[in-house]
Amino acid sequence: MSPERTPSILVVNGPNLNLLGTREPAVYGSATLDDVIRLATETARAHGCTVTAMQSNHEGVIIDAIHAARPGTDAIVINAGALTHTSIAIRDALAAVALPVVEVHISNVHRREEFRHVSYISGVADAVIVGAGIDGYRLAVDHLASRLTAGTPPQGASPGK
Ligand code: CA2
Repeated sequence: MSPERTPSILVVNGPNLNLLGTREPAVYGSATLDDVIRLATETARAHGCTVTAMQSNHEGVIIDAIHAARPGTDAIVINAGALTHTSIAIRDALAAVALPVVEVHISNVHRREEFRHVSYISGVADAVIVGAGIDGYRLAVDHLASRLTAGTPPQGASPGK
């Protein structure tokens, strides 16, 4: 990251997260995806950073967005939705771009069905936040932005990832 450029964080949301706030409020709360993006953007702004947000119900579109993150993006927050539990391709894309990654889940996936306990993303993430509701996005952006602006960026992808 060049010192004169404003640090930028890409917030990626996967399948069905466009439905936030419309169904299953007991699991996902009543906030909408727009609320999530607003929260992430305001949190980043407080650190002098910017947010670019995308949501897709299609695995390949998410992979393309991750590939396109370089150059210009300094870190990624990702809630890959159900693709978390299935997509080696998204994991490989995150490892390929080698940016700092925080994985977020609104619900506590570990309290839910066993198939949600597996994440292909966690092994390439620097931090994982689950069960904090949409506040998880604020925590994720706060973590990344504070490190980016302090000049001590989180690790990013390592060869082991
Ligand atoms: O807890 C999370 O954030 C999840 O990533 C949400 C995914 C789920 O498949 C993961 O296991 C955990 C599902 C997102 C579906 O979002 C909806 C929101 C409102 C209504 C219906 C679905």
